[in-house]
Amino acid sequence: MYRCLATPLLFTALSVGCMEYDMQRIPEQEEGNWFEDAKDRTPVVEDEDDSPEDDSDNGGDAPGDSDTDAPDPDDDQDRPDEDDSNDDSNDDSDDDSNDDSDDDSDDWDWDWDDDDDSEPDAPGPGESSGTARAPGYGEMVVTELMIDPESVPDRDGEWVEIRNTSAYWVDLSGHRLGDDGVDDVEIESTSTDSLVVRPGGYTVICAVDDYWDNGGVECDGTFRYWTFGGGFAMSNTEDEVMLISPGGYILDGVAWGEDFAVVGAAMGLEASAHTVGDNDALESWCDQWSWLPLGDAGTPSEANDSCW
Ligand SMILES: [Ca+2]
Ligand SMILES: [Ca+2]
Ligand SMILES: [Ca+2]
Ligand SMILES: [Ca+2]
Repeated sequence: MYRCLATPLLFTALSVGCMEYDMQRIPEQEEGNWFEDAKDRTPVVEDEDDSPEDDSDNGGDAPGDSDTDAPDPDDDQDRPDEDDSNDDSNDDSDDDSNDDSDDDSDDWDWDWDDDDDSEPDAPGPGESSGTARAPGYGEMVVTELMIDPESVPDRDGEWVEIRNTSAYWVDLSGHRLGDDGVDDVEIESTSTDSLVVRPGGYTVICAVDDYWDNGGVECDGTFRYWTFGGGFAMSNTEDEVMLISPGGYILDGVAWGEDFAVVGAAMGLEASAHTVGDNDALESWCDQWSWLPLGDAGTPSEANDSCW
């Protein structure tokens, strides 16, 4: 009988030992280094430590927080055995081969929890605001511009679509729209958390929120339409749009000249050019043809029509 159990027990002990070894070697999460222009990144999110979610989270670190990789004092409070956490890095492989299986499973569980905490959270739509953070440079890309609407006046029908190209939920609260020298105004949310953008998702900032007044566009935020400073407006002939952080950093910008804007159609950025650098090339933009309810064309909050 004992002989029959000996082999499975030995195998289990060895397996747990191997799993323990593997767990130690799980690489740390990569943070936003999939952008080609990461080297140009500027320290945009200087006020991140002041955001309220840093204080309110309970073990669920906001994804991309600068302290994700550092030992978190909160995590230690959750552990029943603090000595265990101190010994992890040096003694696990030796201890595991001698410990009985109960202790092994304890060690294994705690290590697993710790690693799990460093993974990017993937909250559903209802939990997004708790983990959203301010975007960093390169994460928000201007992807579509309704510069010259035809079905409604410009003061009602201009809008800007911006895409979150990062793997994290971001919050544009306190951010601004501006141009090169005249316009600069804070984006207003249209409802609670409406400026929180899911990974890969779009946000649409409009002059007017009303669906029937703005040409049939659902808006996540609004800007004060004004053409002489203290607001934001897009000239049909030559202008710029800039997304500006609360600290004054330009997160993205696009400039255009004559013959860019099309009357009655939004200009959309080709899918292959969704970076803050690539969207500067106006050849990567084209007028959209999907119809909006009041007759103009555009794809607000949706993937752009392709350019060919
Ligand atoms: Ca205009
Ligand atoms: Ca302007
Ligand atoms: Ca740009
Ligand atoms: Ca679009």
